Amino acid sequence: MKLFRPFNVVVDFETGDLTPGKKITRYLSDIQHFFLDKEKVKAVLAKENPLVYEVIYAEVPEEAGHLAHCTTIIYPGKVGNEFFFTKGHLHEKLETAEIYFTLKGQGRLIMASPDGEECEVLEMFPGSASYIPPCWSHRSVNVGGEPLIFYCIFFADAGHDYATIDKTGFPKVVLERNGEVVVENNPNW
Ligand code: PAN
Ligand code: ZN
Repeated sequence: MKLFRPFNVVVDFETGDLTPGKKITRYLSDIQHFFLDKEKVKAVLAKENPLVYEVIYAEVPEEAGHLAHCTTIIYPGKVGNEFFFTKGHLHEKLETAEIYFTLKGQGRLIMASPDGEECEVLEMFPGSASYIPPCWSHRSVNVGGEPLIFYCIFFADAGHDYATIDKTGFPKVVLERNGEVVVENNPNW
């Protein structure tokens, strides 16, 4: 049996950098279809295409038994009154759980059952370790004025199903109203 060698990565709690790691970037154009206000999205994209979030992965084989881990940095921003968020997904292996440990910033974690009948929204804040049980889709939202940075641990063979969320979105949305963060039903659900 070939042994996989132990290794460290170093996480910078201030910037969310994870070294050595592999970074992916998501711009507004990548997630534009999820935002409620289509006109506002168009107006923003006519001027610029802001970076919404980055994910930096430790390099771990995508095989059963391994634990994948990464940091996510969601930059502060809104389209209209809707805060920046991640695409969100179900795990292809539905029965796999995950933990999000928040290092910096303020957020909300929207989770839904596969049929959307159940939906829960947890607060994310420095020190919160949010448990995403098996079968819940998940999307994180930056509701603050600084980057929201969190560290995720999940089964390396979980796989990511983005297609389902692409079709449906999430049952709840997180908006700013009169300077307050509010969670409302998604009118397009
Ligand atoms: C996280 C997410 C990460 C980015 O590592 O993949 O926060 O969100 P999207 O994958 O929805 O773009 C995770 O939940 N992994 O399973
Ligand atoms: Zn996940």
